[in-house]
Amino acid sequence: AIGFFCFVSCSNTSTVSENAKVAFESVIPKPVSSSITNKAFTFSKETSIVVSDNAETLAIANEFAQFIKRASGLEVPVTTTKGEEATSHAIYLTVGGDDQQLGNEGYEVTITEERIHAKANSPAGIFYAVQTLRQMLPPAVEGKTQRNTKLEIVTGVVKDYPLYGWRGSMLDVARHFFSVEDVKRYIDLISYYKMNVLHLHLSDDQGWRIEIKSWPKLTEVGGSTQVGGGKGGFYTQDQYKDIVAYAKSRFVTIVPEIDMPGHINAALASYAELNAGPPIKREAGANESPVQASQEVKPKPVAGQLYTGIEVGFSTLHLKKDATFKFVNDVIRELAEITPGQYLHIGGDEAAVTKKEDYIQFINRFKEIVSANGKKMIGWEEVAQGEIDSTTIVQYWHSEKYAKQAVDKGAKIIFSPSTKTYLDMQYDSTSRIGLHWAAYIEADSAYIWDPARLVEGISKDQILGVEAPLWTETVVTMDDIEYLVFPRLPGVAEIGWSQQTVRNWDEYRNRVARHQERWKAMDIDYYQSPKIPAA
Ligand code: TNX
Repeated sequence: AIGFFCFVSCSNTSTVSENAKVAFESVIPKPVSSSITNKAFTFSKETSIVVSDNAETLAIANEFAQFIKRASGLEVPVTTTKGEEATSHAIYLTVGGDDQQLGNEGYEVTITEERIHAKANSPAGIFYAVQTLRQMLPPAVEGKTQRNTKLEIVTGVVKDYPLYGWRGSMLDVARHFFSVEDVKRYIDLISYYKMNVLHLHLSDDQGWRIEIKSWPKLTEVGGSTQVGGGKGGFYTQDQYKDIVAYAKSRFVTIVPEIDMPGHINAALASYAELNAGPPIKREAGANESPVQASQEVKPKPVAGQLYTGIEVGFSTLHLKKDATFKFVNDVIRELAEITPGQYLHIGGDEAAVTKKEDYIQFINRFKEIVSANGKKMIGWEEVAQGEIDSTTIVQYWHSEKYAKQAVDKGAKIIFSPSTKTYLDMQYDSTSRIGLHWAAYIEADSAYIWDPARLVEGISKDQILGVEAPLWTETVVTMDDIEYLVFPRLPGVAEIGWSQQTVRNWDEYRNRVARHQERWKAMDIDYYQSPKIPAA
């Protein structure tokens, strides 16, 4: 009888708030399947975390315990299972099992009043289960300061795994430099939405951002400035390793890019021997980019001198110079040595002043050098012109022709359509920063597309996944980053993770609306899109 009356009025652990139910239903990316049973797991002094005996899982658990402590004041002990039955009110994080469907990154989490049990085949899956649980807690838990929030999660079951293995973002640290702390924050933000790749655009005409010990002037000179003439900066190899390790703890692979043979002016300005001699006369070429096409005529930049403007396509390496391949070999070798991930990105875009025959030879040589260093080559779509094969990955940004050429040669594609995923595009003509050569991209436009239907003839098994680049010609501060990245990036993350059949803008817009409270708590300077209900 008591049970019956409690159904109406008792405040026991099973009474669950409307907000908690809404949070359960608002996870981004949307899980493959979930069912809610409307009771509650309430965190208390009895709560502990019990993990299977594995260092990575233990690290995830310890971090989650600290997070819970900051949010609620509760001390949550973390213990490992070594066979024995554990406590009653626990969060179990268990690696192991035989659910093939979960793959390497999936998870299943069951929430009852007594316990939460997350299972996965790998620590990555456990990490993603924890991100899901974080999103099911009240938004206030994301605040930086110690709080005493009551923590409850609605009971139910979530089974989840990604559609694509490559869910990434690119940060251009060359046009404007961003500190190690900024990059770590960026990693936090993308991994909260289950993205697993951070592509760092480490060199361009305006700046060289990674220490290369055999060519020190690259950073001394080439790293000394940035767009607008500010002081620039660079990462020492130790700082880069620190970024890589931090990313790894969040299951993010760092993909470093050195952009060649164009976009190379910072190197040309650092070492005279890389230059052709007198400044190159610029001619319109097959690789002319839409960025140039949309720019007004200004005095042309001079290759070989430090450059702080935003024009593209005026610099190139020289195929026949003795120094060129010594430089390329040294750079790729040193970068490979400090990069545990399997990929190196060689750029290859907009080489407007490289002769087409030379360009193809460059790409072929880059490919050999990258593979001699034990890595897989990634390049922007133009590299499809080279002798590439199934070991190469091609990053589409706007040319169907190159994308098809790439898959015909057996390469896999990463989709970064500039009209959808370019985070540096303005939302509309009033956006305070951003470019608009590809499109104005509102939150709905960034969400409404399907990689498997983007280019006719390219289907899911040829697609590695999606990546949202943030070029930073107009992006100077972390607030600027956040303004362009939110709300669009969570949508790209969902495109990469969630089954196409569960995605639909009218439902998503309400779900993403509820994340705005979380962004406020995280101090994210997001853009209030008119397409999304305000928080
Ligand atoms: C094109 S798309 C570029 C970048 C610019 C960007 C600006 C591509 C591979 N290259 O060099 O920063 O446009 O939106």
